[in-house]
Amino acid sequence: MLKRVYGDIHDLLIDGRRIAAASGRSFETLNPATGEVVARVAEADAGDVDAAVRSARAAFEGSWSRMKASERGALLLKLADLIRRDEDELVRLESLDSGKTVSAIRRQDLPAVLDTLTYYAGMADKINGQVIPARTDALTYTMREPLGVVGAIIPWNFPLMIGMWKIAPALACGCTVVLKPAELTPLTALKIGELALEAGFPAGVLNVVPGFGKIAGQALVDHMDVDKITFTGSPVVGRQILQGAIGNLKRVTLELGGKSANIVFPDADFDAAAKAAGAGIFFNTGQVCSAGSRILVHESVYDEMVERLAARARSIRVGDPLEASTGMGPLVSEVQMKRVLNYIDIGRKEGASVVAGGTRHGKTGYFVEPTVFAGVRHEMRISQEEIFGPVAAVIPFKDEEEAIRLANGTVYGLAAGVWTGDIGRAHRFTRRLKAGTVWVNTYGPTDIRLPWGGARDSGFGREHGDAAIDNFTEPKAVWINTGA
Ligand code: TXE
Repeated sequence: MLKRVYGDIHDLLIDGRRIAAASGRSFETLNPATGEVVARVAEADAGDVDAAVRSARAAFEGSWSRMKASERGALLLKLADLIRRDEDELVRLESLDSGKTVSAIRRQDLPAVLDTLTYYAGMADKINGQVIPARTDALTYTMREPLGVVGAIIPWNFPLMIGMWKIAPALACGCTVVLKPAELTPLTALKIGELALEAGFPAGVLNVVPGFGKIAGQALVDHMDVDKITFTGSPVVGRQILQGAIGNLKRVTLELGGKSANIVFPDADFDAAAKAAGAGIFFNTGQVCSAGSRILVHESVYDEMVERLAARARSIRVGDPLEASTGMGPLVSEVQMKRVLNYIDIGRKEGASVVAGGTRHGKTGYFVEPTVFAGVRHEMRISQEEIFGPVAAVIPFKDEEEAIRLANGTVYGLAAGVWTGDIGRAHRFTRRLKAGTVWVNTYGPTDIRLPWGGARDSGFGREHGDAAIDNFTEPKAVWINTGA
């Protein structure tokens, strides 16, 4: 069991110091594989969040604003070095706290974190304005200025990676950050905050305030001196954030999950499609905003696909996420396990049939068997609602029109995939699928260079790439009178 990494209680990180919550309160974080306590963590409330925001404001107006952009970039690179140095500890902490497998964290999350840091480190000194020749009697140009204090509220499914998707561009742009990690997974966020201090980021540039959504998260959203909230989480909370942001008209970016369709035509490379369809829903125990949770399969290959997916589900090694050979770990919490089991129950009652899995795995920890539902109809709740677990809904279609109608027929719009050997069809689908990302003959990769985000209940705004620079800066127009 992991204890006393930073002392008895893992304190908040405010103004460059590890401090207890003003209330003295703390909460436990559990290992989802065992249900055992991993650590106790200080619980921030509105007063602590206010202290963090004040510190972030002071840093923004002070030392951080005086630093050259290239130095901000150098600090991000230094942070990447320290993350590499402490990779083993970070991987273990992330796995203990979230139940993610160490193999996936090493293969996917950590490289993405380092790539994100390197990418935005390089961008820090390339955030340029434009000279716009509007008049002959004035020199008119724009500058891009940092927005100010950013509140970053992140979920528990990719704590390190999604955290860095927000922190790195915000800092590169010259903003300061108050990071509110999910209450289920606060440990690696605190560790990143520590490493940032060691790297030389001035006090207050990155504050970390673990705590509960309704208290610490809401306090950040309601705070009148926070300029921007960048959020990844559920649509319910996304809506609450929009309401809270009204107070001082904060900018808001929301990434809220999905019910993405992965569409398979008979002219596709079937082996590759079947493999990717399995990975698309079972990766990270299905707790992925862009999970290919609806697998739409042409009726001529439907039975074969169901069989392949079921075989794949049965072959996945479910177990201890700390073991390198484990294929799938637990769900993040008992609540999430019960939510997923409840959806499996709903699917059965709706008349779909379980062809693999369908039950809890073991008696300890929060494991659910990789589950495949066949005979799913579009209107069923298991086809419409985000389950956020290892549950595939396999749905047949007859032709292109029906595939498009089904794929676009939910409240979400984050991602979609299409498998076909017909290049014309591939282009027809990339045009007609309503999703922020469309994958053709692949499913699931993300890259920091490409915009990421969705529409409708998947939220709005884009992260990654240049889009993130727009998220954290604002143009200023300048007129210099040059005389008649
Ligand atoms: O999310 P919450 P939950 C979806 C997924 C999952 C469901 C519920 O379907 O089953 O949401 O998960 C903070 N003001 N996604 O309940 O509550 C909270 O502390 C400010 C998809 O865990 O949205 C945490 O830091 N913040 C998603 C973060 O919001 C608040 C990833 C996310 O928690 C708050 C996670 C409030 N009032 C869940 N209430 C994705 N897009 O990948 C909570 N929070």
